[in-house]
Amino acid sequence: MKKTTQLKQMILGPQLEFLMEAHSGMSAKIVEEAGFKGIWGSGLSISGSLGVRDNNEASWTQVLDVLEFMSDATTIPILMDGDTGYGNFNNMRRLVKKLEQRDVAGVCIEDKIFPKTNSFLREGAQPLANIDEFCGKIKAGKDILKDDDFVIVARVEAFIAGWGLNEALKRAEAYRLAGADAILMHSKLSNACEIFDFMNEWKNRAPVIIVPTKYYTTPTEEFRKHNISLAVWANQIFRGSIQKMQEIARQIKQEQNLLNVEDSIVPVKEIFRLQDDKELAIAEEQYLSPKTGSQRCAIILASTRGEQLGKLTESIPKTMIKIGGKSILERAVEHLNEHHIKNIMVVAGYKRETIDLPNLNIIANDDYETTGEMVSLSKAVDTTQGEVVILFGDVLFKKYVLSIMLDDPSDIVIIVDTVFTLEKQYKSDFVYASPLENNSLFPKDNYYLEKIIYDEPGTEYYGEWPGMMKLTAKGLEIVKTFIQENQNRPEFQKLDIRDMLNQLVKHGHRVKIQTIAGHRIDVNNIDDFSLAVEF
Ligand code: SPV
Ligand code: MG
Repeated sequence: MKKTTQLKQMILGPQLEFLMEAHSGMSAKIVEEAGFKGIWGSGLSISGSLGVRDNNEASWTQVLDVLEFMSDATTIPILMDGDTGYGNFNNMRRLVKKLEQRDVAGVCIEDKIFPKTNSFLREGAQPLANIDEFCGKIKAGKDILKDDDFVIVARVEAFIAGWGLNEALKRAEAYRLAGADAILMHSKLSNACEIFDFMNEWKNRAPVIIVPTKYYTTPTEEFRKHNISLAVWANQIFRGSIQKMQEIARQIKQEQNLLNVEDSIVPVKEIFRLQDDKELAIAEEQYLSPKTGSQRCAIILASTRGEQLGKLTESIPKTMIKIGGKSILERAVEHLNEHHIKNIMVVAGYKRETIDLPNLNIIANDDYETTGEMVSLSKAVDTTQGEVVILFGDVLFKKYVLSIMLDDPSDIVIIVDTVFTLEKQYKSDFVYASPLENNSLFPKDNYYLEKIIYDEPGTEYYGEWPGMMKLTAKGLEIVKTFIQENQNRPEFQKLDIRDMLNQLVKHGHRVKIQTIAGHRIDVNNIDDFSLAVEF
């Protein structure tokens, strides 16, 4: 729904609604995240955050620039505090036009003289505008707007300037007749008497908005009873942020150290979250040249010994076994480097000190004997961003196998080897796969994972998963979310990657299959080893 329509419905609806003040793109986001349905673009807090007075010291276009950031940062409507409209009817017309262009949902103007003074300052500095002139401003605003749902609120400052109830009623009625969608009745008393006296006489001629800054002790239920349409919390998050900034600045000045403040402020990653860096990471994946490799990384899971290889793995993990003069790991790293992937993490456990290749980021899983693959993966995945290749440390493969994973844009891609021997008695990860929808143009090229089962070879299987997978930035987020949601469950400790893939498929995620015919060996036992020597 359009922001203008949202705001109009809030004002016209039967129940009491609320606006929370914001004064920057970030504060506006925070207000929306807190669940508010609308924002008050407060003149006091915007000028205050710019470090100037609430006396029209910031020009109207400077205020508009702030509002543009607020509007871009949010999906809920903003009612702009437009002070006096920054001049006469003509300035008001231009203001409304520019606000509509920036998707601001409405403006509130007050019946005072430019340059205004904040209503809680000197009573003598609150001269009221001529009623007819102010009505002309409202009419001019109504006549220029393109979207009929754009809201124009007329703010009555009669109580603020010390004129009393009759003047307040007279002005409110004149502004209503001039076309105002609602009346903002302001008061600086510490109780709501003026407001409630007005409401009793007004008899719901038009919706009424209030700003209970000074009568903060009045229960909200009283506002409901008096048929108030909208209450504006006009400056509270700004005041809260000032207090916090003062405390932190003083503390760091005094302590010359950050240690004690760290836990009382948000982590930097909270800023990134509010800025929605996640969206950019995914967009980079989509739009930046994928050939640079700078956004790619690899995780190699190499924590187990490989007992079946006996003496060969007595002093080294199986990933370090040399075949034709090079270790399995070294070959994998070379292939990754040739695909410009330099950021390589190796999750290591058994004899991890023997993994001595240069430029690897070794991540320890010292519980490798009691934990499954997902625990190892979770240790590496936290610091990972962008596109990632995940490999088991015991797989020998031809270089092109990486290319076919990386060239497939799907978010989760696994390699499936369709060549396996039925006669051999061994257990491995066997794959059920199904083609994409029948109406696909290329059904043969579009196989998706149904499930992976740890089993002996059988005719019902499409192929064998050798432990090679690629995730796009979005795929990585899916995996990270899975880990976050599951890692506190006891069964997570023993979970393998195939279990995660099966669960992701069950929950509707697509796992794309890229098929190879041989061209890889996982070195699990002596038989594999003899094959690998020829590889
Ligand atoms: C504002 O928030 O700037 C207002 C309300 O206009 S008040 O400060 O109460 O005048
Ligand atoms: Mg103001």
